[in-house]
Amino acid sequence: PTPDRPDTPHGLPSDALPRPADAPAGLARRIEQHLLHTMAVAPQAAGPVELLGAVSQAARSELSRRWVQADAADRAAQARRVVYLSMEFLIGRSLGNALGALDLSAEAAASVATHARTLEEIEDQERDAALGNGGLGRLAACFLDSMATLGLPSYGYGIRYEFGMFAQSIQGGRQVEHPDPWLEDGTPWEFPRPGVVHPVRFGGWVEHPESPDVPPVWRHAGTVQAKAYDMVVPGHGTERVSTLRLWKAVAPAHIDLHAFNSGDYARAAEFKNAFENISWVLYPNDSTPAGRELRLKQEYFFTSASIQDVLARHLAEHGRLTNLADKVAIHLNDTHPAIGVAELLRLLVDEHGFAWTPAWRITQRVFSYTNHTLMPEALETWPVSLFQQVLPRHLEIIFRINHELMVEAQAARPGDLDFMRRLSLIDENGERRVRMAHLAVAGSHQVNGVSALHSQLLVQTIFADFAALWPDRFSNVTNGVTPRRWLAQANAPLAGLIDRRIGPGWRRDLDQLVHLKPLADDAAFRSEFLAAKQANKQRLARVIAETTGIAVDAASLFDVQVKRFHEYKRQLLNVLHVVTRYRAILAQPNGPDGQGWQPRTVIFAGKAASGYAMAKQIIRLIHDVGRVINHDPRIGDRLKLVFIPNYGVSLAEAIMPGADLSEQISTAGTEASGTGNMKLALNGALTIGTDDGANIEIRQAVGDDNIFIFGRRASEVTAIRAAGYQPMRLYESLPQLKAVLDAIASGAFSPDEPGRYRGLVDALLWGGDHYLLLADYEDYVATQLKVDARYRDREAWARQAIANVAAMGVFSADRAIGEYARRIWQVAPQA
Ligand code: HBZ
Repeated sequence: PTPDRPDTPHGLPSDALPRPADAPAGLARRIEQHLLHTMAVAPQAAGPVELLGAVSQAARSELSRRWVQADAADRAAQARRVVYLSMEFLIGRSLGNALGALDLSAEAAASVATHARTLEEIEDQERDAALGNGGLGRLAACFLDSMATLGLPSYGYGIRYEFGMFAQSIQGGRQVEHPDPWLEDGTPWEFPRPGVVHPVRFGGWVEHPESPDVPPVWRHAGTVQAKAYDMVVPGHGTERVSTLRLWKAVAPAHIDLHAFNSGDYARAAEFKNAFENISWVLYPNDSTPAGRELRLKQEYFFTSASIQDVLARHLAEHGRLTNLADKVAIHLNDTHPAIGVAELLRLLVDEHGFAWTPAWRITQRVFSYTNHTLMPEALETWPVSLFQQVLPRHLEIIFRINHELMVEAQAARPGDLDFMRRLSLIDENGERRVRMAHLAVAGSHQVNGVSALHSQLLVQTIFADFAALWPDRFSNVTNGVTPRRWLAQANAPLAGLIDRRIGPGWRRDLDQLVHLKPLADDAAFRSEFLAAKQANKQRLARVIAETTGIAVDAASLFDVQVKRFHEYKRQLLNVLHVVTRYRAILAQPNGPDGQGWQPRTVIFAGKAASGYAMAKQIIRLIHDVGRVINHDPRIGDRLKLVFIPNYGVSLAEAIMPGADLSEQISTAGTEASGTGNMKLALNGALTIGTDDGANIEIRQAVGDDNIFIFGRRASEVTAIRAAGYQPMRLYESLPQLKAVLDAIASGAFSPDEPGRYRGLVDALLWGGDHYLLLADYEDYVATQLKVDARYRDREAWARQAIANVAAMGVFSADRAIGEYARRIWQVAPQA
C-alpha cells in the first residue's frame, strides 16, 4: 500500500480505526504503515517495542516537516540566532514530549489501544538519552525546550556520546556502575547529516612567518572528523522547532590504510579507536573536573566543530564574517566549551585573515558564559604543558589574551601584582595551569550565575577581581524548568485538574498558575488536589516495590531527596535525621507529644561519581540503615527508608509527582541554584531546605509560611568557619547527636563489619565537618518535627502545597530563556 491508500495493513478499512476527524493525515493509519514498512512486522503481531518504533516514526515525520519549515523561515529572515554550547544534554525520553508538542497524545493512545496497549506502556520501552550528569545537563535540555517553544532561532551543540551516564545498580548495598549503550538498538530521534563534517586538529607545533602580516601556521599532528547527527527539538503550542546537533568523532578515511591493506586489522582498529574514542563516553564527574587529556580533547572537539559549523552557516548566508556578532550569540554552558574563545579567535585570525583587535572585539561580542559552581575545587584548570601538547596554537592565543588582560589590570591598579596574579588566565602557583573560568570571563560580554545568591557570591568571591575591573559584565539569571515535561507529561492527574480549573494555557505561560491561589480555600479543589497526589504516590509506591522489593505505605509522608550524591548536598544529614527518628520511635513509641508518630517514607535516589569514595559510602550507609529500620518489627509502618536505584530523567518523572516533602539541604552558599527544588514544588511538594541557591527565591515566591527553612545562612557559614569551627563541641553538647553518631560509628547498622562507618563519622568529628552537618543538625531535626505536625492537618498541608504550585510561575525555563534572550543574547522570537 502507498501512503495514500486508505486500506490498512490489517486489511481493515482505514475508517475502522479510531481517528479524530481533523487529525492530520490520520496518525493511526501512519502508525500501521510504519509497523509494516519501517518496523517490518505484521501489525497484529506488533509488541510494545515495535509499537514504540512505529509511533516514534510517525511523530518524527511530522517533526521533520516542521523542522524544514522553521529552518527555511530563519534563513529567509536572516534571523539572529543563539548557539548553546554544552558538553551535556540530559534529554531523557523523547516520545511523550514529541506527542505532547504535536498535540497527538490522545490520538496516539487511541491508536495503541487498538493493539491492547497503553501509551504509558509503549513510552516506557524507550531508553533515556542520558548525555549528562545532573542539573547542568538537564538545564540544557529544559532550555532547548523553551528556546523552541518561544520560537527563538536556536541551535544546541554537544557530543553524540556512544555511552551516556552510567547505569547504577545496587549490589550488597553498594553502587555498581554499568555502561549505558543507549544507541545499541538505534534511535528514531536522530537524523544523521552525512554532508556535514568538520575537521578538528590536534597536537603538533606552530610556525611563525617572518612578516607580521602573515598569520602563524599550526602544523598539527592529527585530524579527527566531526560528523553531525541532529535531533529535532519540538516547540510546544507552536510549529517552531529547534535543533540539537551532536558530533561524533570519526577517524579520517586514510587512517592507516597501510595497516589495513597489509591485513593488520588489529593495528588498523587501534588507529581508528585512537581517534574515535573522543566521542565514546560521557565523563561521569559531577562537580569534580576530570583532568584527563581525553576530556580536554572532547571539549575542543565539539567546540571547534560547532564554531566551524556556525561560521560555515554564516558565510553561506552573509558571505562575510565581519558582521558575525550581529547575527550570532554563542553561549558557554559552564567552562567546558570555554576553549571556544581561543578557537574563534584562531579561526578569524589564522584562517579568515582578521587582525587581532577586530577579531577580539567580535569574539567578546559573540560569547556569553554561565557559571554553575562556586566551589574552587570544581573549577576547571589544565596544565600548561598539556595544553602545549594538545593545542599549541590555542595556548599562544591564550597567552596573548592574558597579556592584554595584564596590561588592563596594571592600568586599573598600578603596581598591584597580587591583583594581576589573581586575574591571570594562568595560575602560577605550582605547576602552571590555564584557568578556564578566567578565559570564559575575559572572552564574554556577559557572565551570569544561576540564582540570586549564587550570582551575588560570584562577584564577591571567585570573580571579585573581574567584577572590580568589569562590573557591568556580571548578572543573574535564575534557573528554570520546563513545565511541559515536569508537570504536563510527568503529572497527568495534577495537570488534568489544573486544566479543568484554569484552562491549559499554563503550559506556555506558567504565571497562569497564580490563578490556583484562591483555590487553596476551595474545599472541593483541595480534595481533588489531594486525590491527585495520592494517585501519584501509589504509582511511586509501585515503582519502589518493583525496583527495591520494599513495600511502602502510600498514606505515609513521602520525604524525597533525589540528586547527585555529594558531601555538600548533605544526604548524610538526612540519614542522621532518619537514625534520630528511628531511635526516637523506639524510645517514645507514642510519639514526641503522645500523639503518635506521623508515618514517613524517606526516599533517596542519585548516583555517586565512580571515584568519589565518600559519596559511595553514604549510599552504602543508606542501604545498611534501611535494612535495619525496614525490618525492625517495633517500627512497623512508622518509618521506612528506601533507595531507588538508577536515578535519571525518567525516574525523576515518576518521583517528582509523588513527593510530599522536598529535601534541599545543602550547606548554605554551596548549591548554585538547584532545579530539582523547582520540579518538586511545581508538583506540590513542600520544601524543607536551607537558605541556599534558588531555595531562597522559592521561599520569597511561596511565602515563609509555606516552606520549612532551617540552618545557618551563607554569611553565618563563612563566619563559623572563620572563627574556627569545632564539630566536636556539638557532639559533646548534643546527646541525641552523640548517640546517633556513636551508633553509626560502632556498627549498629553494619554488624557484619562494625568499623565500616568509623571513617565516615571521623570525617565529621576529626576531619573538620567542612559542610557543617553538625552545626545544622539540631535545627534540622526540630524542623522535621514541625513538618510532621503540619502534615497531620491534611487540609492545612493541601493549602500550602497548592500555594507552592500557584507560586511556581517564575521558575519556568521560559522565563529564564526570555531573560537570556533579551538581556544577554539579544535574540528575538520568530513567528
Ligand atoms: O548545575 C549544577 C549545580 O550544582 C546546580 O546547583 C544547578 O542548579 C545546576 C544548573 O545550573 N551543576 C552541575 O550539574 N554540574 C555538573 O553536572 C558537572 C558536570 C561536569 C563537570 C562539572 C560539573 O566537570
